[in-house]
Amino acid sequence: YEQPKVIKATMEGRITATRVLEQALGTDAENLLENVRHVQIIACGTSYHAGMVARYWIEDLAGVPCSVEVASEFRYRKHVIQPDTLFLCISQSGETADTLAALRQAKKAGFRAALAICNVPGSSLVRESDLVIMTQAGPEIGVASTKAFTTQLTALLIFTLALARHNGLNAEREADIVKAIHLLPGQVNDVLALDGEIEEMSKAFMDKNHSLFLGRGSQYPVAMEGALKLKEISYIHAEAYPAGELKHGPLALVDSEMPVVTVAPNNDLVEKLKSNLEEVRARGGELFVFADKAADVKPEEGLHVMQIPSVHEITAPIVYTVPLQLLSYHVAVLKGTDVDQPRNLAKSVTV
Ligand code: F1P
Repeated sequence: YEQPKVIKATMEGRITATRVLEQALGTDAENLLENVRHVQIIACGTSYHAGMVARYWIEDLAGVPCSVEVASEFRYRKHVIQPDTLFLCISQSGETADTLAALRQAKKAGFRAALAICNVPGSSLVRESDLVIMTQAGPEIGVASTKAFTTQLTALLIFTLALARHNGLNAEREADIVKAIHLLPGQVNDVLALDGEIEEMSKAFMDKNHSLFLGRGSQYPVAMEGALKLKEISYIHAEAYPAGELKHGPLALVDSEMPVVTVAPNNDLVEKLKSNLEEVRARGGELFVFADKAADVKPEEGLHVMQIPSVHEITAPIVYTVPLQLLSYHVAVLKGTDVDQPRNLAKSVTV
């Protein structure tokens, strides 16, 4: 529920620690962005999903190739890093061992500069990076990231716009996206107001052991994040797939015991979704769709619809994350699990 406030604070925040960057490179942040030809994103868990969303933005708006990898794998590969790479680490705590190890290793291979998106001032990641964008989420009590994720996305979108400006983003398109960013706090509030309906929907998951989350494009990582939230706090096995992969394996698992959650923010996706719907229903499965109100998807047998207020396609991943967080929350409450302190998990994995 703090998300509208902290997204606004992150929007208003400034890139900090540019002085470190100036010392390191003899340049300023603006010069740095001009020479970036590749972005390598590294993170773990929820922060990794934020990086996955950012890849769509960076490639679409800035036209700069972007790779994303979990730190826990990146650190065990031999790296070929181009010198004009911006190495971007995302971490709520700034103390995640794998993320720090990946950064330290990559430094040896050489790159243009390290940018951190982090929530904790003075953390190891902040100290070891050249450039920092602080998220303004404030302390997160729960182990499972919620406001950390949406503020990371806000910071990543602001960074993408800065990078895109150096790579010929059309001023009109930029202004349109800036306007959309400013609408976010109000839109997230509108989605939070769906709480009662989402609580109702959550009842269908209570007695289930497995679930499938589908998304396309930048909503695929949102589906991954929705699935992660459900498994972290309600202990229901949840798997996320790009919608188009349904036929390539997971469909074999679908039956009445396997609810399928789909994120479909616009008409185009809703159209494609119809084939998923037939495939799921033909197997007795039930589909739970989070769709744009304007797309007018009607509930019917086997199809449950959560209508989300219309939002800009670029900021949609931020808005659509929140109802999935609420869904997991209500399922967990119904199941009686400890929402803030799930079993076996630590807030920060430092070893
Ligand atoms: C990464 C992370 C969190 C998750 C859990 C364990 O942490 O995977 O996303 O919620 O607490 O660690 P961080 O690097 O973003 O601090």
